[in-house]
Amino acid sequence: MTEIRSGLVVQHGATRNLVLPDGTDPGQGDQHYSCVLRGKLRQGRRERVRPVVIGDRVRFTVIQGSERQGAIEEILPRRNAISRPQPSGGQHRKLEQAVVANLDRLWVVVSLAQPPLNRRFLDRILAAAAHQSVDAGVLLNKIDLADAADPQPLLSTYAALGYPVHVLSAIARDGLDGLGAALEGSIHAFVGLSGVGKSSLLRALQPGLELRVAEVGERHGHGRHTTTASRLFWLPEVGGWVADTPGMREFGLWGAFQRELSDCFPEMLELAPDCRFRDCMHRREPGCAVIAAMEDGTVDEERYASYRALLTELPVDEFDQRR
Ligand SMILES: Nc1nc2c(ncn2[C@@H]2O[C@H](COP(=O)(O)OP(=O)(O)OP(=O)(O)O)[C@@H](O)[C@H]2O)c(=O)[nH]1
Ligand SMILES: [Mg+2]
Ligand SMILES: [Zn+2]
Repeated sequence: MTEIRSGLVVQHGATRNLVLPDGTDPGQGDQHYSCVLRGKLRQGRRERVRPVVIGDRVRFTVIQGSERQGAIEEILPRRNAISRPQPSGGQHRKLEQAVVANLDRLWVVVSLAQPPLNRRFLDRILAAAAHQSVDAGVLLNKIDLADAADPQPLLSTYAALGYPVHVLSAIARDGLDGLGAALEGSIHAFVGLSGVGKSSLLRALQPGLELRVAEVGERHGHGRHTTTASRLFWLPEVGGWVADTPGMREFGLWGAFQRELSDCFPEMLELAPDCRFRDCMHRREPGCAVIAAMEDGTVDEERYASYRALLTELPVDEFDQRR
């Protein structure tokens, strides 16, 4: 008799995926099954890489006589997922790369210094989350650094747009209680550029957490740990699952067209009905309410700059063959 179980994917890989069976205590040692993917689930590889991703709920069969090995038979329907175009230097058509599924909230981690704050990157992930109907939030880390940017204006800008914002220091252990409370229950993920402190925040929230890290050589005489694989961690202190992901240099909008972009910026979504033209792209059209609001300071100039930068990257429609 083949035993069928259901569980949560906590790590995905090219050939093996780690699945925690339902009903097991996530805090209890190693209960995971190392699972391959049935061939039928690997179909469609020309369009998307990674058919199964962390956060997925799956049904799997236990391979008889093996040491905690299984085969994923079915990926249960997703509540949501965040995807991006697979980063590649080539000119050929990009594939969809899922990052996390079934998210409560995607948290964009930025550092206020070292590496310097990157508003374009922050806004592009927030827009991608909006496009895929995933709730997002902002974590402003490294406030302890002397050269850190002032978090206050950022806090007000993003909070006014409806995003939860936390001002933090993983090292000085600042703001962790508030963040811990926000992460309670279900699945969250940390994404952002390399070195902003995603892994450090996880470690600060759950001291003693075993993070899988790899040494990538020396930089300026200091050892540097960088995350090489996404992994979902259970944080008993917090009572929630949080994904640590490797630093991303690119984060495009999967499947979005130019005319959809302003709907992914809450302030533009709100102002668009006041534009003179119904199909206003908020570029330099006469009577544009977004440009007027930017000129009188109601819309943040940096946000508008992020919008314009992203717009140039998106195809006009499905027949736009230039990308
Ligand atoms: N001063 C200061 N340094 C921090 C803080 N958080 C993290 N760091 C340092 O920043 C560096 C990078 O931190 P990581 O946690 O590895 O960053 P990451 O976002 O996980 O990076 P990747 O895994 O490469 O994506 C480490 O040297 C940390 O000690 C902070 O709040 N303040
Ligand atoms: Mg890391
Ligand atoms: Zn407009």
